[in-house]
Amino acid sequence: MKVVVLTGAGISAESGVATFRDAGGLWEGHRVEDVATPEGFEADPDVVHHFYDARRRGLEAVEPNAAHLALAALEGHLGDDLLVVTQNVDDLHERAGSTRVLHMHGELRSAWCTTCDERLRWDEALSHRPPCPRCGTPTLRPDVVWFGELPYGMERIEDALSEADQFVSIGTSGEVYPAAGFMQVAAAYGAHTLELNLVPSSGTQWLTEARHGPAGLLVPAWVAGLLP
Ligand code: BJW
Repeated sequence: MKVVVLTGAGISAESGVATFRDAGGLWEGHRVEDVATPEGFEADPDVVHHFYDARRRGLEAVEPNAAHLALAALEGHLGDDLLVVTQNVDDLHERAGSTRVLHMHGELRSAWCTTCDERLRWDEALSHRPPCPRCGTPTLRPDVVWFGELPYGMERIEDALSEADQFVSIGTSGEVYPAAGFMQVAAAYGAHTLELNLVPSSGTQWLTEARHGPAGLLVPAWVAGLLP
């Protein structure tokens, strides 16, 4: 059985990572357009760098929760037949033990040099404009996907959706494309589609099944139901 799992901010909420749209439209006090667009970065790079530096530092204080661990256990049974596509830029899937993870919106622990196009593992701050270790130019930015930019791995995702027997969406509001369209794509290819979310998300017309509640309870229960 081939399974594609899409995760969003809700899967990390019980680890203490803030979601994007649950706090009155503000994201840790910032308007999303100010910190997650190339235009916002151009207008005020200091604000954007400080925002991502704080979130990168914050990773040290959080741990994977039962939902991340359950998906890692599922990989132990399904191996290459499982792909976790995450919109999250945290590393909680990997720290839970998952290896088949595609970060379609990039990663906090990666930096991208816009001069030489190098992508590097990065755990430090970027706000003091360190030089790129490859070309020496101080043009590193967070290696994350902002609005208007092309998400990573779209071809691999499309291939996986076309072959999936099950598509499971966990902890995402369904507000941001192209991820919000994966449910419809998977359904069109004939997959069983399941949502595991605190509340009903947008776009539920493509669902075969929905279960609502905290991911830390729903995901382990769903995984337990799949395992022999
Ligand atoms: C729990 C829980 C618990 C809470 N348990 N659940 C007009 C129409 C359609 C599309 C567009 C349009 N205008 C522009 C677009 C495109 C645009 C877009 O979608 N805009 C929308 C606002 C309409 N998209 C893009 O620009 C994308 N690129 C693109 O389209 O390129 C063109 C292209 C693509 C493909 C093929 C060809 C061409 C890029 C989007 C980049 C998004 N970037 C961000 C920032 C990433 C870096 C960072 O983290 O800082 O990604 S924005 C932000 O939203 C972040 C997230 O990954 C993403 C999704 O958020 P998510 O994960 O769903 O979080 P929330 O907070 O919204 O929801 C959490 C859910 O969890 C809620 O439902 C809670 O209830 C639930 N929950 N606790 C279970 N314990």
